[in-house]
Amino acid sequence: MSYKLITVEIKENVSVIKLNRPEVLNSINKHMAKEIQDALIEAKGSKEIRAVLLTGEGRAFCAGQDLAEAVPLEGNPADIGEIIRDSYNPIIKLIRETEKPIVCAVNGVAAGAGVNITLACDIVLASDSASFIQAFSKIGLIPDSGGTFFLPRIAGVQRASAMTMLADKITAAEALNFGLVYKIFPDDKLFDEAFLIAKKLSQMPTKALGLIKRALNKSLTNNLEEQLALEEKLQIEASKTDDYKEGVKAFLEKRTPKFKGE
Ligand code: T3D
Repeated sequence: MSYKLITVEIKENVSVIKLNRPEVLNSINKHMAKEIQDALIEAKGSKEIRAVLLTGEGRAFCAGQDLAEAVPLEGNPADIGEIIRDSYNPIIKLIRETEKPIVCAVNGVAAGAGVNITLACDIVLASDSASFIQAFSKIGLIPDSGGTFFLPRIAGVQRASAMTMLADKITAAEALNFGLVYKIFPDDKLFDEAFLIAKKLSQMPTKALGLIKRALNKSLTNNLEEQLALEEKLQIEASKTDDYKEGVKAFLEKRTPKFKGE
């Protein structure tokens, strides 16, 4: 598949998806949203791809919706409902529905829908100089792209309220403290470190990682009874994989397991 506004490179079972409009801080227009969706659909369906690394080119991860497209200085504003339905909701759903680990390397500022895309990913890593801005209220909007779903669950309602109402710039260190980020790396090391983590995941029992993701998705809304029943069901499924057999065999034989994601 050929892409214009993102780059996609598949190496060592990892699909590296890079947003690539650095001159506008990787803000997302309709075309780019479609390309991100296509790259995620490819990752979801491919046997070769066992992990995804999502990042941005240049000094930003993503500044959210391309505002020049949403409200052009001349001409009519775009249909916001349509943009959310066609551009952002499918991206967030694909990130959560893809039963493969999705690592996000936040290489600079993440604002608006850009920050909420990071919240939907499985493991979020950031560079020292990354920042997180729930920019919506600054322009009279409310957070979309799952921000009001994930942020209070990750950071708590108080922090979610402050971040979304004040639209303050949150530093990488603060984001780590709030639980938005798993680890921080120096700017010049982020990509390599993030790739190593994605590659490590791609060599793990990825079928089980997908089932973990399914269980965690449901934990956001299930009660304990429901979650215990789901764990039982998914554990039975995991125990039927070749990777489970290989994992136990390798442990008993005191060697490194070789997992296939099957
Ligand atoms: O249709 C809908 O609107 C519904 C969907 C909503 C989803 C959303 O994401 S709404 C929120 C949209 N995003 C924002 O409000 C953030 C806008 N950007 C900023 O506030 C700032 O750019 C940043 C805080 C992210 C970074 O500031 P700074 O000072 O480091 O950079 P800058 O100078 O503002 O930006 C550099 C260039 O990128 C600049 O262009 P220029 O002057 O060099 O030609 C700027 O216009 C452009 N840019 C940055 N963000 C966007 C953008 N262009 C279009 N859309 C953007 N979102």
